[in-house]
Amino acid sequence: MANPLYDTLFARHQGSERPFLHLAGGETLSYDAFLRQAARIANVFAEMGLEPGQRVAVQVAKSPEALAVCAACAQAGLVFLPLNTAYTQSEISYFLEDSGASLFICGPGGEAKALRVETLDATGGGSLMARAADLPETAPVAGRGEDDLAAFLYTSGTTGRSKGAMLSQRNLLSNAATLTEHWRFAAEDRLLHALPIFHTHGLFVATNVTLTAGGAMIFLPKFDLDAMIGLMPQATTMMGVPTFYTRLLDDPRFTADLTAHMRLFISGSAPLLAETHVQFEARTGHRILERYGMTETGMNTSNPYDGERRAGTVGFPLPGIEARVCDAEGRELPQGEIGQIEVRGPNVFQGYWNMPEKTKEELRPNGFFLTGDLGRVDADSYLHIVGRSKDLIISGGYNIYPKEIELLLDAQPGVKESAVIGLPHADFGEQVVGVVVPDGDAAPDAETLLSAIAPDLARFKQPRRIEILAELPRNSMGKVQKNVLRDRFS
Ligand code: MLC
Ligand code: AMP
Repeated sequence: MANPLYDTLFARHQGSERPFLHLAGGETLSYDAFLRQAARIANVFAEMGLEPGQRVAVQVAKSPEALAVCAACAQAGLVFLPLNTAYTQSEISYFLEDSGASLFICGPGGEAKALRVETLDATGGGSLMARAADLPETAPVAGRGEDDLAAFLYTSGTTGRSKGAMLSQRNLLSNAATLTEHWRFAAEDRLLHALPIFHTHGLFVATNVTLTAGGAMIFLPKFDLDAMIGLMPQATTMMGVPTFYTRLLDDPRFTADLTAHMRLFISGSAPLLAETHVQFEARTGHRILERYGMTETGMNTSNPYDGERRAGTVGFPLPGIEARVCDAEGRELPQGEIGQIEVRGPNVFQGYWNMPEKTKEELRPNGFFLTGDLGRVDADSYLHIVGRSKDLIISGGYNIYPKEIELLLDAQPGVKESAVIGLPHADFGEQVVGVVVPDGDAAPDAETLLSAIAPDLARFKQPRRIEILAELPRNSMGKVQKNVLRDRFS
């Protein structure tokens, strides 16, 4: 039976002894070995009686087996739902319940979180692979269509409740094909992969482009400066968030010689400072290719491969995708004016799981998605992202919605209200700072507040600092003026 996602990305590599994953320890996993492992996992799913369309939630360390779980979901027609390894038990409980996941695959120690659980550790150990070991290396491919759902990616929201973005096979396949061609990925490419595989960037952009081209990835468990520099000579391309680039530039071993052979450096997920772009070119001679995307849409725009890669811009809409700058009613603004960026195309998601109202707020009936990003188009048609209309902090490429933290702070004794803001940070781009208004005369103790909210909040979302203020600045509509707070505490 047909299954475009599995057929296009995976099935055509069956029997191929070409390298797919080069691991940090020096081992290489061929395409065929990877697919046999994935088939075994698909057989575990079948043994458990999982049916196409059911969700498999996965919170595990990055490993080849973790990626094989993703391939196994495609093969079995299951919806892959990856989760940040930093999420706490209370955050995970919400995702499991909201998604109605039929199976939770977690690291050792996460077992209590769901009814049906298998474990998978960083080295490929645990109950999942133990079960898979005895099962056949081929498995049936579930019949699916391009409109069927392939993945749920949870993204926080301005109300503080995370939303499950539903991505179809078409969403993933169209973006993979477009990006592979646009960025000229080929079978000879070896992508230096240090991103997590629970977000669009490391999962669908990096991996699906590699699968489409039939190339290989140098697959690191996480970003590690020494490993990046040590392995760069073996790579042809790299994808990273801006923090990767600033960390590399801070290291004197990162030189023109080290990168002379590289074909392409790509950046995204957060704004790359123009000065980083300029510094990178001065050091290496390479111009970083910056692109712009989202969980809900995959990639929308990109700087050109051949033409000028313009610092401080995210380039042009990708082929087949429309991106425009609009007023509040969705009317396109004249060139040069600032408005909200709206996008439409085969990459745009199917809506938020179980949230038809939220979906309606962000997806226009004509198919345009309201990104919450503010942009302007310059005289040469390059798109510039100039800010956000959504209240969002991006730290090291991770999105953090202030509302989620404010709700937790507001619930603490001694807190009247709070505002959470992002302040500039040299390494992460932005850092989280909480501003708290005391309820009464005695100011709450910052350390007590931070430890009280810690169990409910992944570490990367936790404020790095708490400021106490008698009153929050508000505009005439009563809305907290976060820009005033940012100016004050920067
Ligand atoms: C880690 N920490 C962070 C953090 N990452 N704090 C804030 N922001 C982050 N991004 C904290 C840890 O909790 C820990 O805190 C301390 O920093 C050290 O942890 P670490 O694990 O050693 O950090 P490190 O490995 O240095 O991680 C930094 C990083 C990583 C930048 C390499 O965050 C990363 O890989 N980011 C990429 C995120 C990503 O893939 N985004 C794509 C989203 S998709 P403490 O205090 O306990 O020591 C998307 C769409 C698109 O946006 O367009 O692509
Ligand atoms: P996420 O929800 O994690 O997918 O993050 C998507 C958001 O990241 C976008 O809405 C933008 O705000 C931001 N983003 C992604 N790429 C870029 C970029 N190149 N420049 C600026 N912001 C970006």
